Amino acid sequence: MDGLYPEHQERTSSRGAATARARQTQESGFLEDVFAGLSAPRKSLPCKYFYDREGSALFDAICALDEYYPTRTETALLRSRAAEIAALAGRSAALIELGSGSSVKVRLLLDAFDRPALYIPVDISREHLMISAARLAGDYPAVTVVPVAADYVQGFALPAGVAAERAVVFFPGSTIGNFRPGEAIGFLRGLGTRLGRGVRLLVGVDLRKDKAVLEAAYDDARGITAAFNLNLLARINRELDGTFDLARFAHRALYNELRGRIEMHLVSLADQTVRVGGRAFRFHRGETIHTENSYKYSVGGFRRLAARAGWQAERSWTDPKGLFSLHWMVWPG
Ligand code: AVJ
Repeated sequence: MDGLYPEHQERTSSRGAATARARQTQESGFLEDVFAGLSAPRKSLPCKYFYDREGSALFDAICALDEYYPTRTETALLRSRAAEIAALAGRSAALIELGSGSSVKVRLLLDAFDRPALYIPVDISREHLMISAARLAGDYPAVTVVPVAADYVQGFALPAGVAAERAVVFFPGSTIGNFRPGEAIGFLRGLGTRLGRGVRLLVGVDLRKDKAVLEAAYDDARGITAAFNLNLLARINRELDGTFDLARFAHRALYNELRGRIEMHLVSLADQTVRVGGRAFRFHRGETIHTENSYKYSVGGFRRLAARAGWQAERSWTDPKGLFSLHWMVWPG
């Protein structure tokens, strides 16, 4: 744990889990977001709330599924391009990972880079982040690891003393696909503007493909993705005094070909009333809560989107089957 900043260790270990959870819930506006989402004429919940302790573990299980090709495809792509990416990154790079989760893929970069100086994993799931960061710091004693527990969409700055030209933002997993295209442009532009001229971005983007392949990836035979989706309701029950009966909601994943996105929903199986934080919400049978969008792009489509956000796409790589893409971009300032 040499490289892990002590202040971050202290912040996580000195408080009880309940306090940490209450604080995290409060900070993230979970209750307000749930009230707003369940009050709307078309109900929805923000997908960022999937990732509590249970949800993070379920997501890791999704990544290991046969049907869920993105993780292993992106990992293979990173492995085959690691030397090329390392050459582009240069010596003593500072790697900033958005949505770092278990910090598995980044190891391929850290292994290939020339004396990487700094690794800044940013993740909304504080506990999972701190455990993963400590483990990584133990394995890479020469790298200073500075975990940041934050919703990276809200914005964050480079730590003092890190030059933008040394910084490489790593945004894998096609998490960019959770944004609507217009929001993705705004987010990418904000990222470049905040981090400054010369910052580089390595982003993983899932590609458009056969509907059956996509739908299987988001509705696996073992029901892990269903459990992941339903855990959002279980989390509301745990943290916000919710009364969701999980047996009365079903997971649904559909590819909307027109919009190029997978939509995940939770379908109410009955007319029912659910209470959350003292308020009542009515559901009709068949009504859905829209819980996630996962946009898919073509290589050209994503490069155009990035260009509209002000990024210069310098390289794009895909796997031999054309399932997934990686893009290397520079912010010209
Ligand atoms: C990590 C957000 C990109 O959209 O593929 C996996 C999340 N949801 N299965 C995705 C997810 C259902 C994943 N992202």
